[in-house]
Amino acid sequence: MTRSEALFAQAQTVMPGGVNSPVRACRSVGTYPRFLEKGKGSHVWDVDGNEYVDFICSWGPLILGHCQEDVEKAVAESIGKGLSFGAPTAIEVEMAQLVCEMTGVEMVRMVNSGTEAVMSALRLARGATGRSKIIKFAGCYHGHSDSMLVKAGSGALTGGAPDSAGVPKEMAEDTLTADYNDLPSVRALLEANRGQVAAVIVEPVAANMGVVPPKPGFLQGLRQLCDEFGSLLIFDEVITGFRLAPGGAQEYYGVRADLVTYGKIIGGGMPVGAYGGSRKLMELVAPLGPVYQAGTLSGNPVAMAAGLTQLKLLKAHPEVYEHLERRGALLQAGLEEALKGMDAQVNRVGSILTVFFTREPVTGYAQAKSSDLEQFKRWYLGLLSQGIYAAPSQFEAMFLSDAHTDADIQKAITAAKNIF
Ligand code: HOZ
Repeated sequence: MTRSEALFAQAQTVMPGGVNSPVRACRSVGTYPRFLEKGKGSHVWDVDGNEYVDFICSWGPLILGHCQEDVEKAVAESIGKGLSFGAPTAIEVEMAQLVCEMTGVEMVRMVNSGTEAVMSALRLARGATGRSKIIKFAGCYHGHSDSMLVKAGSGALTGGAPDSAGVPKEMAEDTLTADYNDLPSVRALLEANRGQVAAVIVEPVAANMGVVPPKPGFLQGLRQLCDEFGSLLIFDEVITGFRLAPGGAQEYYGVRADLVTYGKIIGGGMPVGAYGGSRKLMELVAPLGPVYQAGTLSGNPVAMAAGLTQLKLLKAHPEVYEHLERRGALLQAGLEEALKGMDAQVNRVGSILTVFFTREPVTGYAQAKSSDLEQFKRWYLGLLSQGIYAAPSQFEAMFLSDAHTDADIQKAITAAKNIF
């Protein structure tokens, strides 16, 4: 028995499924999770001493790789000054200024996770409009707050429970689901619920049913529909923020949302989330306005030190985005070649990518769900056995970091050629 297996056996006696977040239990790919011990650059090592090229990168935040020197140094210095104060600090002002500058939001509030950011942005949207309904898209995932666990993606989809137990019926009724990349489905809901929809929330690139890019005009169309019906447009940029471009998907696609949510990447690996928007909207948040939201660990100085350092590096080195695009394209081309003749689709935007095992191009939830999950399992296990650490679910993304080398990409392509 490996050390990972032994730890997993112990973990299952004291933690639901042996994990603190469902996908990492690896249930849908029929293996046990590798317990990780350390990471450096683009590589991670498990407790049994196996080395892998890491294509999860903590599900996105490690855009500069593991143990980036400046980030580590900033964290170490911050730790020496105290872990938490529950009081304003200078670093959170600098962080907010930089986030506003990079993304174009006018004001921002730090929270501790993407889930919290979305939950707070929805409350703000409802408070600002006096409306209660929200439109989301089937297969999009916005964290695990009650109203977002309706036709949700990510672990909910992987585990076969896109509509979670424990969500009050009344709450779920206020969540309307449209089809991603299908503007008429959004218009139909807005018309049927005229004057009642507070916001349309979308992952500008869907990444939690696997990566599904927006069709040309889809995001622009959402912007127009929201303007026409007086609803707010919320971009959930937990995955795309600071990753597709310094200004995230808003910059990449040239579409502005009313509210934007950010998650893990804003903390550089530490637990952080944020939501932001125009001054007019954000001034509705307490203590200025009537929409309440709070948190002792919000703007935590150690998390701010990690996040701020990473964002500063991204701003100072725009070439990072060229590297990510080039290596992403290299990986996509190599995987397409490796899987030629198979029922497989390689979807990619910049540095996020998913291989779907289905015959049809994947443009939404229905096609993503048509994937052959047995093939995916063979794929995942084949990669893992050859030292490639990828997401253990068909409905997640592979992530690249600036630390990935051409040799890392080549290793993944070679591994892909040996699987089927
Ligand atoms: N569901 C998360 C990604 N979309 C992964 C959570 C985790 O296991 O860390």
